[in-house]
Amino acid sequence: MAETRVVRAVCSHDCPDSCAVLVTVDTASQRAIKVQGDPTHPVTQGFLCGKVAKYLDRVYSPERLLYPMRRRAGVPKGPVGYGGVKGREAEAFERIGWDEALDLIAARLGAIRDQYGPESILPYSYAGTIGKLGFGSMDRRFFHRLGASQLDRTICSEAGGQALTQVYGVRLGVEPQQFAHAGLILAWGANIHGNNIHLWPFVQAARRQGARLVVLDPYRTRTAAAADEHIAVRPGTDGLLALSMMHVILQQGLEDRAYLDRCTHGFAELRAHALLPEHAPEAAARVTGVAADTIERLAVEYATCWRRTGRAAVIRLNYGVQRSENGGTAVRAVAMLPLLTGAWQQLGGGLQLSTSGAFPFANEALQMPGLMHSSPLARPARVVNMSALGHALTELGSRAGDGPPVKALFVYNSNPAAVAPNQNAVLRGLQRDDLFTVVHEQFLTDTADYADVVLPAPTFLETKDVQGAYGHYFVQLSQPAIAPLGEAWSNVRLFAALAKRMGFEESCFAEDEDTLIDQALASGHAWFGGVTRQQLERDGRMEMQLPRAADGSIRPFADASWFRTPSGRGELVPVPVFRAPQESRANATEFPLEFLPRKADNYMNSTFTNTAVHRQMEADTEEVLEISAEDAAARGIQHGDPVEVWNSRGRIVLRAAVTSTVGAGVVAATLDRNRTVGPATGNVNALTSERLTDLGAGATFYSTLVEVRRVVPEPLRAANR
Ligand SMILES: Nc1nc2c(c(=O)[nH]1)N[C@H]1C(S)=C(S)[C@@H](COP(=O)(O)OP(=O)(O)OC[C@H]3O[C@@H](n4cnc5c(=O)[nH]c(N)nc54)[C@H](O)[C@@H]3O)O[C@H]1N2
Ligand SMILES: Nc1nc2c(c(=O)[nH]1)N[C@H]1C(S)=C(S)[C@@H](COP(=O)(O)OP(=O)(O)OC[C@H]3O[C@@H](n4cnc5c(=O)[nH]c(N)nc54)[C@H](O)[C@@H]3O)O[C@H]1N2
Ligand SMILES: [Mo]
Repeated sequence: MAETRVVRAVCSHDCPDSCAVLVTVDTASQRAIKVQGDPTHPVTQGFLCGKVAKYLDRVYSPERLLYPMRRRAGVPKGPVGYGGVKGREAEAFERIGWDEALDLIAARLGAIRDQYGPESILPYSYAGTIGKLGFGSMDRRFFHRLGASQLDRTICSEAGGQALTQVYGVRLGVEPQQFAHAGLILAWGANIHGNNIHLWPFVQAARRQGARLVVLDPYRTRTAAAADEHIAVRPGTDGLLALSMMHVILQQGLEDRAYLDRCTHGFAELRAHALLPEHAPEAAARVTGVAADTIERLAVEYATCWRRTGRAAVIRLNYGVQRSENGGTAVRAVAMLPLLTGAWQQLGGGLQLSTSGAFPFANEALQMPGLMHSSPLARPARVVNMSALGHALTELGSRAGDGPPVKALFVYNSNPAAVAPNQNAVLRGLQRDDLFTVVHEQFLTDTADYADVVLPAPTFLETKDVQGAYGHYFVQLSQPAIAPLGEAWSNVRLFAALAKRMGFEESCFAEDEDTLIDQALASGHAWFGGVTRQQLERDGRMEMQLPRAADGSIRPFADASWFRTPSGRGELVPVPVFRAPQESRANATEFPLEFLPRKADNYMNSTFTNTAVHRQMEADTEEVLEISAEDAAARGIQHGDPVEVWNSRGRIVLRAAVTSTVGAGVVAATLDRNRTVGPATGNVNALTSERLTDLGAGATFYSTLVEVRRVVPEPLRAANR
């Protein structure tokens, strides 16, 4: 028998579950030979999602980027694909050493800083890893000291996050384990089975005890198909649906007055607002597409669950609702429901959007924003919104007060060429010859197609980090199971080395991973209970030390002590005012169909779109447009026909699947890597806009109008960029 050892790592992908992963390493070859979920972790429960179960296919993929490379002289920026198949990207580049790469980058960034000012340099990163160090530590120090533009990281959760914070003052929610005790579970814009699979066993446990699972989603997800009821609310109308539920609850006197008195602020105003006639079920039905009697029944079932069954009602709200123009207000409205009914008081009752507020890491110490005062700016740098990257790369700097145009883009932990909205603007920007682009990556992504220099990054099997979670309450330490492949350098190592090359002499740039982990944990916050890196190295994880009820559960917002709002209460004001998105059927003219450019169940945004084993799992969704029979018939479209999906921002060509996953007026397709060649290039983000959400200035992927027509599948038209 070969000798092996087992290393405790943490899945660092951008997912609420933050799984504890056991990696088996063959001692002789030092190769990882197996990954499995840690059976002792109360939420991971010994299993991994379909994506990460196949993780070794990603780690050891022959396509891993293993060495620094630079663009060959004379090779234009853009994809080097053929027949729509990727795989020849490497031909655009030539291998160089790390020394040469760092010299080249330091020289170019230095020259650009000197000529245009440091704010002409834009870092672009998101959550390729949500490990604390990998997500934001040495990188931030580096860009702060440089005086680079700051990036407002809004693309995912800012609208919902700010909404939750407005109502509760802190991002906490029901523990996943307590969902097992619920009597009614509303999955609201939450594809639990696809995006958050480790909540599912608790949902199923509750259902075995008689709980009902109701899914509110315009798309019939895997979760909706497995639920007791699917309510296909129209995109962007959740705020009205929640207000209408409040209307019913208040009209029937089903609210919990004692809890409202103790724990909330602004009830009288909310009550008057919710009782307005436009929030009555009949009126709401016309806009939301949910029948009036369904709204009424759902509201009553929700508000009386505890009284009827002795089990609580819980809402799993996910970020689907807030990727919409008025998504912030919608999340505020939904988040007020458990305040009205007092469901937080009961085991398993309340709401979960995020638990990230439970991890008060010492971010200032890690990221050192004060270093901006040591930059040539000697002040905080301007802030650029990542959800408007197309604008930043093509128009910023053209108006007075903008500051300089972006002349250098440093991409890591993200693949903006595929995931950012208004893709054609983004790609036009990336295509610029006068833009110096560095991409630090595990693979030659769609963004790497436009890079001047690419640098190899490790996977979470190859790095050490500490990590919180946004779907549970465990802080975990991830140990490196194997050495970085090839010449991959972690984000910490890269930015420490680059700082040195740029002549930054502060001692903070010499700190190593262990020091950074110590700093991250040393916030002094009671919830960390004084936990040290050494303890986490020994135990792997610790449950955050939040106050607990007598039965050991965390019961956020069960009483007034939990709220962190200015009033110290749950904020019901300003009252949530529903407005239909500009890009929705209510305001449609030229483009009548509401488009859902959704996440794939077996990819992670654009991650995993390059490995054969993962593509196989998504074969059914590849280049498919889901359309209702009604909308297909109206356009003479048959199942399997090639169709063009377009609006004022772009066009893509897909194959029609006539299906009941979407209702009339809604079409859907999944986020995938970009097509490189064919009748139309790009992906679903060719159609999405840079319009921002009402709160948090986030992206509005799910407020997108399009039109669809059948195309004759003959001559390959030239790419339309
Ligand atoms: N398999 C898989 N898992 C993932 C990801 C992935 O790409 N794939 N991505 C990860 C990331 S980055 C995140 S942020 C998390 C969170 O991910 P979620 O917030 O769950 O993300 P979405 O899938 O965007 O949205 C959830 C559901 O909202 C629905 N929806 C869209 N518009 C509306 C609307 O107006 N109203 C309602 N009620 N529903 C609407 C969508 O159809 C979708 O089924 O998931 C993570 N987990
Ligand atoms: N149409 C549409 N667009 C969307 C969404 C949608 O639902 N629909 N979802 C949006 C959401 S919620 C999000 S969060 C964004 C996500 O957008 P991104 O953050 O860009 O997510 P990914 O596509 O997963 O790309 C992450 C990249 O980071 C790399 N990476 C991983 N670990 C490391 C590391 O340690 N170092 C470095 N340097 N790189 C690393 C991976 O190889 C991967 O290519 O996409 C958004 N875009
Ligand atoms: Mo996200």
